[in-house]
Order: sequence, then C-alpha cells, then structure tokens
Amino acid sequence: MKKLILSIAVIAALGVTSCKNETKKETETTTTEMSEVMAMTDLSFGVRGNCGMCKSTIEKAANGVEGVASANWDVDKKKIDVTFDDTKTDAMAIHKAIAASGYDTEKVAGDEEAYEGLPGCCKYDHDMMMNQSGETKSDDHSDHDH
Ligand SMILES: [Cu+2]
Repeated sequence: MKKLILSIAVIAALGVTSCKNETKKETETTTTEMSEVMAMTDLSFGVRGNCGMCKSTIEKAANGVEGVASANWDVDKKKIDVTFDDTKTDAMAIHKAIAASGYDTEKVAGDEEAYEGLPGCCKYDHDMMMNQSGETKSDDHSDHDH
C-alpha cells in the first residue's frame, strides 16, 4: 500500500513538471510498449506542414488510427514515419486520417474545412515539397510494364 502511494506521488510529480511546457505529450509515450512483440510494418510518406503544432496534429491523427503503434513527423523533411500493425489497419487508413485533420499526404489531399480551422502558423503551402529525404529513391523495379 505504501509502495502504491509512493508511485502515485512520483507519477503526480512527473505529471506536474511535464505539463508546464507541453500538454500533448502523453499521446507519444503510451504507444511504444507493444511494438516489439507484434509483427509491425514500418511506413514513411510525405506530409505537408509547417511547425511543431502541425507535428502534434499530424501525429495525433496518425496515432488515432487503431493499430498504429508510433508516429513521428519530421518538420524539416515533411515526412512521417509510422509503425503499425497491418492486421488492424493499412497505409491508406493512415493517409486518410491525416488528411481528415487538414494535412496533405502524398496520396490524399487534406480536408479543406479542417485546413481552414488550423492556426495561422499551420496554414502550410499546398505546393510545398513533401518527403524531402535528400536521397533519390532507387526504385530498381519501377520501369517494368504492367
Ligand atoms: Cu503548424
């Protein structure tokens, strides 16, 4: 019982300190435990956005899809890395969830109403380059005919 009270106190103390700067942190920390146990698919694709607020909106949208274990959007590369359980969801569902939050992905255009509701700093340029890896994709098998 004493131990339980102690751990609650520790959690409460952590909560207080971490809430000072960021309020949306908890969504990122709860999703990592199961990723090693199950067969997970890693996926990266381009998503347009501007800033840290975009990052949290985009990642929240991706994490909101059932089966998504982690999502990390890179503000410089305009690219998201997602890990998901492919028995529960698929790439398209993640594209659509991000688009519904107002952000363009490589495959799905962002929802216009949601885009209009974004804070001013987040109203990204629709012509922005996505997936800026700096590397050229080496699709060796892309030149065959279907
Ligand atoms: Cu933003």
